[in-house]
Amino acid sequence: MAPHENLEQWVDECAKMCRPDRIVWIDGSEEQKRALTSEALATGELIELNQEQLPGCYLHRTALNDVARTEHLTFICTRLKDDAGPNNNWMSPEQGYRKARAIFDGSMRGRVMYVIPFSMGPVGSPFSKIGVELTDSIYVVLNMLIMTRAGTEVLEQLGAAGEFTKCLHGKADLDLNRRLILHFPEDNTIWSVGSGYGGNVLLGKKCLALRIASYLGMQEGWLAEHMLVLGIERPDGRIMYLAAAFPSACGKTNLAMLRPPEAMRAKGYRVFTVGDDIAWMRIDTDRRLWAINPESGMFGVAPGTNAKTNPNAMTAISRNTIYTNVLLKPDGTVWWEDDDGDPPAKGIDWRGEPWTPDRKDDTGEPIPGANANSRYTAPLSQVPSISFRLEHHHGVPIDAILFGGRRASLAPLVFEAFNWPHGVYVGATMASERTAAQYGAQGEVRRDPMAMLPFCGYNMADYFEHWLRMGVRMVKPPRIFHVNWFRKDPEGRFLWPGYGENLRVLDWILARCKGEVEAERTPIGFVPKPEDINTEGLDLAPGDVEKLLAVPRDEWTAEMGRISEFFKKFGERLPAEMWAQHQALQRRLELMS
Ligand code: GTP
Ligand code: SPV
Ligand code: MN
Repeated sequence: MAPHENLEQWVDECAKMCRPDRIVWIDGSEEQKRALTSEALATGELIELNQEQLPGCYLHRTALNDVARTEHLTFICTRLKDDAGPNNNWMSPEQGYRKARAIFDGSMRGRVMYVIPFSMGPVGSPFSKIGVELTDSIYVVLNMLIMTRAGTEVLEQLGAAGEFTKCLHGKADLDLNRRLILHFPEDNTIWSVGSGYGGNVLLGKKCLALRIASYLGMQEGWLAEHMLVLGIERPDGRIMYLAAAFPSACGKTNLAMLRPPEAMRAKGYRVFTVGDDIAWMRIDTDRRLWAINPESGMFGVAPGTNAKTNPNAMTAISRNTIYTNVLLKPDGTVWWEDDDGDPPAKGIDWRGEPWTPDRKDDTGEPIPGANANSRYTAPLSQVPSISFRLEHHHGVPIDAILFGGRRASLAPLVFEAFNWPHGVYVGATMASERTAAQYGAQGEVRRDPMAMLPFCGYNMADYFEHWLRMGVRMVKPPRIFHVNWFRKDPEGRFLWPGYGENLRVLDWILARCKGEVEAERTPIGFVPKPEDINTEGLDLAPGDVEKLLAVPRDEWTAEMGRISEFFKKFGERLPAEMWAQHQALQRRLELMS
């Protein structure tokens, strides 16, 4: 194989700066993976779990201050500040490189620098992109081996001169004050230093497959989205595919591998999981939208995962899985809040401290055994519902796009946009309550357009424009819907059972796509007639469906002010169509009786 001179030169330069003792190229072999695992076990970076009950499974604990993405330390470094937009933290490339270099300098002394060539998307697909991550963390290497296609075959695909994203990661001293996650879209480069956590350091994921890829997608005419993709086979045998954007910890993984309710399964409904976090979507020669999942694994939220909510995930994570920040039980298995069965009588919590279920903090609140953002990393190939098209080079055709968030009020269970531009407005005006997946005040509602606020690598005004243009290029653009599984009653209880039962809502969506069902026209879009949502066998109180589908005019009118405040941040750059949609909605609300 002819050497890739640019790649070798770049590895050299990074090594000169970071000063590792050795450089090791990751080849993707089982032998190398085993050796690295042994080494991580020896240093305590990994803890071996009960190999009889959880074969190939390990536990990792992060530093206490390093348990979620740190959005306030994440920057887009473009020459012009306005190209990063009000949606991003910005630094000039010069300043970014300088500040990070000061932290990287000599930070790998006494450590090994691993070189991970990886492909986002099937190796060799024209849809895929190649990256190379340099890292001083074995945990990162082992995670990347699950999350991406990594190793020598990727180098072969890259050849002597192929394009790749330069991804440099170093743990440095894991100090929150010396942590930076920097993106240089104009150089196709990512520098991440001072963290050892998930989305901060598995650079193929949020950094490449969303921030850098969204920028490339804007230039090349495709979409990189924070979306799950799933196929639903209806009783007629036809499989339809949906892509859905929900913010972090708002249900993508769960929806992507939902188990149909018993009665629907008996009728012949089946679900095929394509992806649980990221979708790359292109318009193919048939002028329809096709999606691939660029990842090959899932980095899923552990708490709340159990045999009832997500049996497919439970099967997938019973072997070859890396657990991060969950509770360790005395028998060498793991547990988290709302896992199956009763809480264990004792264990070691995610901090590495002895734990019992009755432990309370200073305010009298129970101390959780697992971190609220504890995660599992598992190969998608182990998901029982995995799609047979996962490795297909151009993926699956998308019939519908869903946007959704966590809203205790306001947003109904489901509504359909009138058309593509209105759908873009619906996506652009999404909002959701903040979760543990990001550092910051939990529960606070923030605007999160298309669930991409933390992940759009350029000015979101241009992103909306890009979405609008994509619509015009398709013969039959996917229909766009908004869903909300999280509406609550005044007592604070979820009105909708969620999880597998969400298929009842998806079924209405598919029926709309096929023109099989009428709907109520409301100011915000088409809302189901209560009788068209199949609630057979659900334990709902009389009137609950009506509450779930209500469009409260006063709340929506109040929301309009918050939306226009958000839009104003983008100034002149916001597409006029967004304001036109906004005014049209305003008028429809005024006319509402
Ligand atoms: P990221 O990996 O951070 O992008 O999260 P995600 O969007 O994949 O979210 P995930 O499916 O892991 O769900 C996050 C949390 O929401 C878990 O605690 C779930 O138990 C809970 N959840 C998921 N789906 C539903 C639902 O339909 N209803 C309710 N009430 N909770 C849900
Ligand atoms: C998210 O926060 O949306 C995740 C987890 O999927 S992380 O990879 O840490 O970003
Ligand atoms: Mn995510």
